[in-house]
Amino acid sequence: MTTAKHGSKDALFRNDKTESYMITIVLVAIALTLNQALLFVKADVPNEPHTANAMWIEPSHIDLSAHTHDIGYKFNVTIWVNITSVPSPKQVVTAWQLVIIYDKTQLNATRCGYTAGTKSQFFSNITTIPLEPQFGSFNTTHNFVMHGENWGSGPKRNVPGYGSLSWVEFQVIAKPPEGQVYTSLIDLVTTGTRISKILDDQLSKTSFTSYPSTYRYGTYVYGPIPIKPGQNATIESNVVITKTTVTKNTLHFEATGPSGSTGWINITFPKINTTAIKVFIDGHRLKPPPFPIIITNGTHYFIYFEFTLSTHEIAIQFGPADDVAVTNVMSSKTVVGQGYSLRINITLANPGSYTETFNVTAYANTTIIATLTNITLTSGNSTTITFTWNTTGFAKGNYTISAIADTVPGETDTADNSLTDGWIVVTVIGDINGDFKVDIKDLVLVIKYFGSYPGSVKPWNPNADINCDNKVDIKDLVLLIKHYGEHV
Ligand SMILES: [Ca+2]
Ligand SMILES: [Ca+2]
Ligand SMILES: [Ca+2]
Repeated sequence: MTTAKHGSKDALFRNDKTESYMITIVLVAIALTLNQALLFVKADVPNEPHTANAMWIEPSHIDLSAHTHDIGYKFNVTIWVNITSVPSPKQVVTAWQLVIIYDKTQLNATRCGYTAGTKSQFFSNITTIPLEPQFGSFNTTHNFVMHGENWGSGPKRNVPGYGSLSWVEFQVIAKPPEGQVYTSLIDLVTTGTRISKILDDQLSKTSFTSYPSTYRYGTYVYGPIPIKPGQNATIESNVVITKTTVTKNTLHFEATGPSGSTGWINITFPKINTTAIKVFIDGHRLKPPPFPIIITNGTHYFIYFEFTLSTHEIAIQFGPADDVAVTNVMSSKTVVGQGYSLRINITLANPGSYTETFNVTAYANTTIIATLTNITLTSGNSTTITFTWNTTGFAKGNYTISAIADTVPGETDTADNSLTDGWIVVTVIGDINGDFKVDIKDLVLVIKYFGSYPGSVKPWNPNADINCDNKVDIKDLVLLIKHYGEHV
């Protein structure tokens, strides 16, 4: 009986055998309708599309934390296809079948159904014959789930096209020992006797590439990591941690895991002083909500945070730190005639705990326009440095002005070391409104601000000061008239 049933799954895709399975189909259809009203998983557009022809499982990475997911935890995967062509000239798909296998010592497939309820989303616009999902033993280490769907009547599924086929619910049945991670594949079977396939109207198999899902469950434990004499940190994580170093008052390490999946890190950290713990990922300080979550007892901090993988530099700062920052970049005007100069103010700060000496570079787009060297700032102080940008030799157009402070030794918070100002327009001499031509609109502006200077009763507009001498007077008017009518 079992043998016959296995044979029937392939036979169901043959048009001439359909009749003998009608009773089963009707029963299955009723069962599916009852079940899947609750189980329907909306899957219209893939999150991780693949180039055709392809069949794949989403999500491609399943990372479960042994701390938050216990035995019995359930999760779903969805199987997708993307088909551009089939062997038959009619370019239609008449049936599909999927076979996925998984490590039966770690997981159990509990349920399976079509992604659009009584049919797959891929076949949602055609009349289909639903099939009951099959569950069973594949070999000594793996179990399988098999599902399929057949064209019933009317038009067939045209290709090219993509769509989701089925969802499969898995339950976690085994937890790795502390400090270990279970890794396995939820894989599509494409070779052998029981395989995944796409059939055209002549029942020819379409070749496609299959993509599995990687399953990881558990916890790595790193440490003890000496922080200060006699005081150690311990890191638990679902990701691989390397390059662990402790410099001054910062613990550094590199975290690597499957791209796009969620990494989590839980650190038990000795309470060395009362300085608040700061967490940095690639130089950016992590601020709640939601992460980091930091709790403390009399002797330790417990630091938890999550992040999207692939590889990241992570730093845990636990005391006074080296830090410099660019806090403001401001130009004296936003429109300047080509060949004239404008002043740019850069404000620098030392939010860290030590005196720092450092260099700052200013850019117009990607061209260096100033290098400010050996700036010394004591802890908690700031300074504003002004320099002149002569626009001679710069093409007319829009420029962004940015400033980057070099990273000082031991600095962790590098995200605040660079800052970009808004646009500066380098234009025709006499153009005040930045539209790259000198016309009546500019003349109106010079007249409006004529006689003004910074701090004057009359409002001051630095862009109307064409020659950049800090006043709008007859010289600006003369320059405007000299260039009147010019444009880019
Ligand atoms: Ca900084
Ligand atoms: Ca203009
Ligand atoms: Ca002037």
